[in-house]
Amino acid sequence: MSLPKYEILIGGKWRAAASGETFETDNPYTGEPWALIPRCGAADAEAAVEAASEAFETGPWAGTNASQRGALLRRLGDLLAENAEALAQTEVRDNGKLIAEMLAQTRYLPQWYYYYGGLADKIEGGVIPTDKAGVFNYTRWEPLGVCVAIVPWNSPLLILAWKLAPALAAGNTIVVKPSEFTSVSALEFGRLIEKAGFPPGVVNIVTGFGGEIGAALVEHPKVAKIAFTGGEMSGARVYESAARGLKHVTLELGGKSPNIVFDDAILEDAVKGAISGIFAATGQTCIAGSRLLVQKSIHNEFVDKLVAFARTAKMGDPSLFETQVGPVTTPPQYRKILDYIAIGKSEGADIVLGGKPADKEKFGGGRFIEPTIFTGVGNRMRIAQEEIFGPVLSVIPFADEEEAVRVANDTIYGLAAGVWTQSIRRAVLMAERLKAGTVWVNTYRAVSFTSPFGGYKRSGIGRENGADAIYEYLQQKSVWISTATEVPNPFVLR
Ligand code: TXE
Repeated sequence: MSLPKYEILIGGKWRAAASGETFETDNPYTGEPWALIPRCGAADAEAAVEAASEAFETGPWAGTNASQRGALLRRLGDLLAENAEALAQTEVRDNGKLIAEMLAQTRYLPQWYYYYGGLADKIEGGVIPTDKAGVFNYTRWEPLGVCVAIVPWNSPLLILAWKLAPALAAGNTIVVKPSEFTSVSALEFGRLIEKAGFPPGVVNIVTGFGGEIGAALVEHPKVAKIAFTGGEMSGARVYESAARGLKHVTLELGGKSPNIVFDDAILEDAVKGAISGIFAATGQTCIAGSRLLVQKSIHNEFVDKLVAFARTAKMGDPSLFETQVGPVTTPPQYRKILDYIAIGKSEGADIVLGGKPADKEKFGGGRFIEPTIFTGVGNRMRIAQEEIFGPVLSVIPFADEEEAVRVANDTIYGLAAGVWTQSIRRAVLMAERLKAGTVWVNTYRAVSFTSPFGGYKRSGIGRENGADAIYEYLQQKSVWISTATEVPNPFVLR
């Protein structure tokens, strides 16, 4: 049986890669290929950036005002809402995440387009009360030009929305490159972009591998900005290349987030928070609470409760609503997680749950790994320091607040942190002392279009979501107009 063949979108036209080559994308549940994706290279990068550049400089988009851009974004939001179910099915098929989560995500997705659509015509310049006489000085916010959005496989359409919505609201044009493991949803979404009425070339979608089309896009001299979400190593490569071209970047990279349970917490709630932090999305999230710091006085009781709860997690077919833990999305990720389980064992940590691949026969032939909990973990162990990006939890005991803060911050990352306590004093002080872009107290894994998201330290640069994120796609211009009747001395700085 031949597989459906998808096409890329460049300058309003659907077409194959310039080379005509394709590659297979698989269904992580079955491990079977199910579609063919164009394998783009430098020639496609050139065509896509040229189309985006032409649309930015001379196309109808250049003459579109902010209110019109807002209306287009809201129309796109409506179309997404109408197509949420079909897009969720595609995501599940291509990335193996749960239908329950993907449907919630695709239904939530329109909010990014409504929010930034609404914001588009509220970005105002200022009139500067300048100290200079005889001059009128004001500011304007202007788009950067051609932006490139590089997206990973774990939440393809959601993470794309975080980039696309503010970039378009600000008036940029864009080239989108989804992950080679999950390209289909972006291509299907491209049909809605067309239907919404965005002029050709405003949004271009190309597919392929990071080191091929990805690198070619980042290097292209006509690209003004790269918005990247992915792993730290690829992020560093993108940053180096962007630096050579003096380009703007936002980077959202990984994490090793501490989820801290104090002895005054409501333990049942904290157990659910710990589970949601590491086993939701099969642990494949940048905000995974992969280091669980538990106060010594409740350590054993808490671990017992946690293991009992985690044991009930229903693993299986991600397209069923009752499933709670799905497969691992990519083959390299599957191998990486199993390697880290072996590393944890060799470092002397104790496995109290899981620790091996799940029975393939029982679970659709795909890439399943049992929810795994290590206890007796020291914070300097590799399983406590390196991002695993899978259902593997390291439990680390601590004595008091001082030690909790020290261990929590002893990491190269700083994306998120969780705190479980009933003490308001403790909540406020911990939120202040934890070095992370997001701190959750008595909750975990909450994100919204309204609230800034991004990393401290090696977890990233810049912020996504929230009103300020639009400025990541704008540049400020200062305009001086003389109101003087006489021209002052031309040899002296005005
Ligand atoms: O990510 P990559 P991978 C972490 C996680 C995971 C590791 C590797 O720890 O195990 O990264 O995952 C594109 N120029 N995260 O290999 O390579 C690539 O094609 C331009 C955390 O899947 O970072 C894809 O579109 N583009 C993360 C995107 O970058 C390049 C989510 C992400 O892929 C490129 C995913 C290059 N040189 C993985 N190299 C998070 N922060 O949520 C790669 N790409």
